[in-house]
Amino acid sequence: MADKKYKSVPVQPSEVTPEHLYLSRRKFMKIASVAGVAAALAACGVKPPGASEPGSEAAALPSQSIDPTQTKAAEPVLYDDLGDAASSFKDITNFNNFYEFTTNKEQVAQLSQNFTTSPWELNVGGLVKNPRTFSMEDIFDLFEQEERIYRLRCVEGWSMVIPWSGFPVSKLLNEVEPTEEAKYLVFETLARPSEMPGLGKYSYFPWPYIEGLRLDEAMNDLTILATGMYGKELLPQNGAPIRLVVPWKYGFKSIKSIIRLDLVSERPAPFWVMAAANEYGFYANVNPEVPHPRWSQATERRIGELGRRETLMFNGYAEEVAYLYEGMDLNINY
Ligand SMILES: Nc1nc2c(c(=O)[nH]1)N[C@H]1C(S)=C(S)[C@@H](COP(=O)(O)O)O[C@H]1N2
Ligand SMILES: [Mo]
Repeated sequence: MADKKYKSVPVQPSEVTPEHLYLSRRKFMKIASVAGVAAALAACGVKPPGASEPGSEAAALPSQSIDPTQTKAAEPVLYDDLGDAASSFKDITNFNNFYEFTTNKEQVAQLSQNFTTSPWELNVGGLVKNPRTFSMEDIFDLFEQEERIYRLRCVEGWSMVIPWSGFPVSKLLNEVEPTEEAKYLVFETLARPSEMPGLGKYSYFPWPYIEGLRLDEAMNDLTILATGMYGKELLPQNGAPIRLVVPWKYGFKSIKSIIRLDLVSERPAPFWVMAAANEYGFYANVNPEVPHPRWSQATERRIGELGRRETLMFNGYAEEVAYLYEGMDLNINY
C-alpha cells in the first residue's frame, strides 16, 4: 500500500525496472572515524595530474619567495577519484542553495547561522519492518562515518568538489528493513518558519522540501547521508545535521536537514517536480546531452576556477551507476 502522506507521480511506460537491486559496484576508501583532513589525505593517496614528485621539475624549483616566519604548514589538499582538487572550505560554506533560508547563495551562511540543529531526530518509517526514530547520537553509534570526496553539480551549471563524511543509506535501510512492497524512498526537510525566513518569503513553493529516490538508487554504495564536511560537523548552510548526497544527480536531489525518511510503493513527487515539472525530472541524473529548457548542461563552472569544464555523464560516476538505468532512454528528462 502506498503511503498517502506524500503526493505520488506516475512512472513512464518507457522506464524499465532494473534487475540489479542491492548491487553496489565499488569499494571505497573507508576510515575508522572522522579523523579529519590529514587522515583522509593519508588514506586517499590520489595524486592530482602533475603533482610534484621528488626529482620532478616542480620539486626542484627554488622556494625563494617563502618567508619561514610567515609560513604556516601548507593546508593539505584533498582530491577526488578523478584527480579534481576539493573546493575550499570557504567556498563550500559560503556559496549555497538552501531556499528555506534564502535564494541568495552568498547569504545562506549568514541567515542560517543560528539554525537549531540539536537536538535532532530522524524518523524512518513507511513500508519497513522496523520503523524507528534515530537521534543523532544513535546515528553516530550505529553507523561508522566514512570520508567521501564527491563532485557536486548544480543544475544551474556550477560545481564543487566536497569532502563529506557520512555513511551509506544502504546501512540505514538494512536497520529498518524495507518490506517487499517498498519501491521508493521519500526524504523530507524540516520546515520551521521561525528559523527559516524563506518559508514565508517564498510561500508559493510547495514546502516542505521533499526528495525521492528509487530503492535501488538509494542502495547504491555512492548514496550517502552526510553528517560532516572537511572533518568537521556539518554547518547549517550545508544541511546540518544530516543531509543526503547523491553525486551522480543534480545537486537539488541532495536534500538537506532531513527529519523524515519514508519507504513507499509509489513514486513520490519531489519539491522541484511539484514546483516546475516542465524543467525538473524525478531522476535528474547529470547528463551533458540533455539541456535544461532554458540553458545547456554541456559545461559547468567549477567554483574557484576560471573558465568552464565539460560536464561528464552521470557527473563522472557512470561506471558506478549506469547499470541502474539500463534500457532507459537517457535523452529524456524524466
Ligand atoms: N532542503 C533543501 N535541500 C537542498 C536545497 C534546498 O534549497 N533546500 N538546495 C539543493 C541544491 S539546488 C543544491 S545545488 C545543493 C547545494 O548543497 P550545498 O549548499 O551544500 O553545496 O543542496 C540541495 N539541497
Ligand atoms: Mo542546485
